[in-house]
Amino acid sequence: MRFTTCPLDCFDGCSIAVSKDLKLKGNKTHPITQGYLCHHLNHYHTFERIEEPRYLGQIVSMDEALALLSEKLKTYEPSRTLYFKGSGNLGVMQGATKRFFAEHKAILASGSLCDEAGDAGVCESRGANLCLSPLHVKEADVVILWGRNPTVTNSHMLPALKGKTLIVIDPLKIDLSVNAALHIQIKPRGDLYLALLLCRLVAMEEMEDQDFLKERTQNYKDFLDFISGIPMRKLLDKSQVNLDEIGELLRLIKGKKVSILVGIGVQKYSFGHSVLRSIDALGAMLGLFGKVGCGVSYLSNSGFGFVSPFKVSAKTEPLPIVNFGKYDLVFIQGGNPLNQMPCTSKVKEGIDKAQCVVYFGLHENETSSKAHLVIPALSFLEKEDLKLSYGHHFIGRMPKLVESSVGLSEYALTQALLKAFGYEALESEKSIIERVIASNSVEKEGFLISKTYEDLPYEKTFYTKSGKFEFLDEFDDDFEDEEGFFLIATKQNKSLNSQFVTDEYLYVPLCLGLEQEDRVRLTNRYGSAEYSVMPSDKLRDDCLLIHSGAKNANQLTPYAMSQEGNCAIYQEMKVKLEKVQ
Ligand SMILES: Nc1nc2c(c(=O)[nH]1)N[C@H]1C(S)=C(S)[C@@H](COP(=O)(O)OP(=O)(O)OC[C@H]3O[C@@H](n4cnc5c(=O)[nH]c(N)nc54)[C@H](O)[C@@H]3O)O[C@H]1N2
Ligand SMILES: Nc1nc2c(c(=O)[nH]1)N[C@H]1C(S)=C(S)[C@@H](COP(=O)(O)OP(=O)(O)OC[C@H]3O[C@@H](n4cnc5c(=O)[nH]c(N)nc54)[C@H](O)[C@@H]3O)O[C@H]1N2
Ligand code: SF4
Ligand SMILES: [Mo]
Repeated sequence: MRFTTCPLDCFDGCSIAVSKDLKLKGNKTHPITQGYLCHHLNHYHTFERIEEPRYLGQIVSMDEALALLSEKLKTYEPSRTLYFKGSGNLGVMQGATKRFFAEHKAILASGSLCDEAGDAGVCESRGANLCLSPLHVKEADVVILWGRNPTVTNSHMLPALKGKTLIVIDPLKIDLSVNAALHIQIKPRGDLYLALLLCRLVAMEEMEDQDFLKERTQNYKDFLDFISGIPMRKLLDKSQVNLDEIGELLRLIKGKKVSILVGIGVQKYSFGHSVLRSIDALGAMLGLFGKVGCGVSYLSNSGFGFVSPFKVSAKTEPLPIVNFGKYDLVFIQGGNPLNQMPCTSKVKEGIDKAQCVVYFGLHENETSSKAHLVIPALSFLEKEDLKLSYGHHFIGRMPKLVESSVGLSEYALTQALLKAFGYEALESEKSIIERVIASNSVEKEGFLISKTYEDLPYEKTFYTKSGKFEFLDEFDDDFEDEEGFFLIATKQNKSLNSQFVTDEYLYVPLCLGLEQEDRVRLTNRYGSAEYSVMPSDKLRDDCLLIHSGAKNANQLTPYAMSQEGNCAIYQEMKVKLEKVQ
């Protein structure tokens, strides 16, 4: 049996036992994986992959594809060449290609479709974004799932939640809300106001951890002044929660070890960084940081403390609003912007305009079907890589387990381009990987872990300049809550964003009286699209839901980005619904 690590964009970073005939099983001895994998990896070999390169629809050899890519790179101005990387594979070696494009003086799309608004907020308060692993959460008494849905997105957290008092804060009735002691079915976009309201009440009830506030935080008094200036009515209205629910929440957490697990739902808004800062502020008032079983955990910075082997300086453009049409040559790796980026109509307009679109990926999708040149990638079993996880501290080796003649690794593509342009070659894959591991790892009970986690997260220090936790003292919310529905997106079990098995329904609340397969049209200022309906009793009456990766998921999402973090803000809008006869 040989071992590797799941490459996918997921909290769990599973350790995989691979048999001789490439059957994949969860590693039983791994403390997080505990012997099981999810749908994607259990069915990994059943998903068709791109097997041959093609140019303008015609199959070409890999050598021809590479020659064409070099020729195009030489034809077009580097300043009119765009590098765009998605998150189809989170291995460290995925970044290798960036080295060539930076050297070539191309423009790099920089920012995120995912978690960076929240990450920016966490970094402002704590200086670095560290996670609470399932092993840490196991020690909690109470777990608050704040816009995070572990049943779907983080299934290896589930064993740690057994027997805990659960509190769910989510506009949707997620599966775990059934077992929860309290479910606050919050209005979308209301989390900042709920968090600040809770801070106000924690102060009024004198539930603060005074020692922690005195020793470990910087500007608590200013924060108290700041939140006292916000009318209570406003906090209640914006979050649409009632005081009974808040009272119950405070009763449930009082004197308990509390872990707050935050997902991306809370920050898909222009002020996403401030939402995380507000939730963090609550954590700090309660003194949750640096203690067993306690803390606030978001999608962490997996590379924190490690050297970044492909760190480059280059001209960049904000990724969520990048205009593909401004470029002659667009190189897209490991992503599907025609489905996953906000405002599909704008993305399509840009892609249609670019002279040459190159897609370097594993599966066919909306983007590969529009690309001029398609280059198949190797799967994670066929190349050398390393996975650092955003949901725990274990380092995941990903050795090459099998030879394949089907595609190219990111490393091999980079080396080929560096050579074609006469630039300095990369050092060997193995030495890059070992250098990253050596930069911040330690062995514990037979496993390699990130050295940063030898202590509890934030036990000794925060990573801000002051070394202390820094409270927010302002936020900027100029969203106009117009009529219509919130359109929220969640992940689903059988897909990883647009990879694997996607689902096309628009889920609607029962109050609309619609029936399954009824057709409706949604409209807002960004566009208009038709959907087949699936009624659901899990939604608030003011919410519609579509899964990430569904066709048309982004027809109506804003061509805009967050105030901090260059992040997409998928839910900063409302939609009107009409039935199509
Ligand atoms: N099976 C599976 N697993 C995945 C993925 C996948 O596609 N499929 N994707 C991976 C990726 S890329 C990521 S980033 C993570 C994301 O992991 P999560 O953050 O857990 O995923 P989401 O489903 O996007 O959102 C979680 C919850 O946020 C809620 N939500 C939406 N808007 C709001 C709001 O305004 N306030 C509050 N309080 N809650 C809100 C949603 O209803 C949803 O239940 O999951 C990863 N894991
Ligand atoms: N409306 C809406 N849109 C969203 C979201 C949402 O919640 N709502 N969620 C957003 C989030 S959180 C994220 S992370 C993004 C994800 O958006 P993308 O990064 O576009 O992710 P995927 O749709 O998973 O596409 C990944 C592609 O990577 C390719 N791939 C897989 N493995 C490899 C590899 O080893 N090498 C190469 N070269 N390619 C590979 C596959 O072919 C696959 O098609 O989507 C965002 N889009
Ligand atoms: S996608 Fe997540 S849960 Fe599934 S095998 Fe990979 S790391 Fe594990
Ligand atoms: Mo994501």
